Amino acid sequence: MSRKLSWSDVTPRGLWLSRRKLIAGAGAGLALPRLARAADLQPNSFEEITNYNNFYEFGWGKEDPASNAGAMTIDPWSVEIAGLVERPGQYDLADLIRGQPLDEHIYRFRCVEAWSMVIPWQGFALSGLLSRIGVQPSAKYVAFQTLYRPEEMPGQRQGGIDWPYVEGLRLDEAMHPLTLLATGLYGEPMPKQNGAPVRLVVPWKYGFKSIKSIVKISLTAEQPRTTWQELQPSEYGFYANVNPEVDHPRWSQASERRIGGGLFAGREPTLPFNGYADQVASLYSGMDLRVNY
Ligand SMILES: Nc1nc2c(c(=O)[nH]1)N[C@H]1C(S)=C(S)[C@@H](COP(=O)(O)O)O[C@H]1N2
Ligand SMILES: [Mo]
Repeated sequence: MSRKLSWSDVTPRGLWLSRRKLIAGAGAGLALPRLARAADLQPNSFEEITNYNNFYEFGWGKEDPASNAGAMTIDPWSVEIAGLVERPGQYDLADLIRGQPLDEHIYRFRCVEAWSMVIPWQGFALSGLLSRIGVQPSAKYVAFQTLYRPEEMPGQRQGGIDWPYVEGLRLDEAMHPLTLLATGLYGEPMPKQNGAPVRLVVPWKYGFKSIKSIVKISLTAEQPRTTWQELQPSEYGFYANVNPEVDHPRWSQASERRIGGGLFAGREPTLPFNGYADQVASLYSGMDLRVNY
């Protein structure tokens, strides 16, 4: 679910909410299955999205990022473009993304820990940025790296993870129109605990693929290393496609808990590819997704 936005009509959250109500009201005459689908994409509240986070650079607790991420300075912010690209370099973020169409994308989000949310992101397709930097024909993967700044990130002053956090996608996954670089949510600049100023969003994969606070994007010929695969390869694969038929070794992935109260609280069945199978299943035709989990 997307619609066009421009930088100038990014609205304060209050206005956004009333506009949402108008849209919901306009849909009141729809047939039932479509209403059910709209309800499924009823976004979580701003408070839920910004107070229940995984951002281990700021601690292991779900509320640690909200408490600690304020210390991260995000201005200036530059992103290094490296590897198999036509225009490598160190870019100021604003220069790198200027002119990319900033749209709203209301996506389901599924963490490997079997909880989920619906989040209204502002962002643009990663493919737009990849075309701008010029992908060389020999490139097959995209590697991403998070900020490494232990003086502002208390989690990086501890062991456990080999910092900085890194992630990667196959080039066709990175080029898919659902794959976003997100710079905001609910019409506001990206909150620090959600990965300011720019983060990846890959809605058909477990949340850990959606790397936050990106400082480097490299195009590579080899499959890049990823933080979770390196930490626990038997539990976290490179692909990490949401798959209710492949359980995590320590828990079931068949269902999920929608964060937040209200009408749709409680456990829901997890959908293959997190509900995006129609759009993305063809990327994996011929692959055994039990082996490539
Ligand atoms: N740099 C970095 N990116 C990260 C993480 C992290 O710890 N560090 N956690 C991942 C995990 S496990 C999840 S579920 C999502 C959570 O995103 P959210 O807090 O915006 O919901 O961020 C992902 N991106
Ligand atoms: Mo996660």
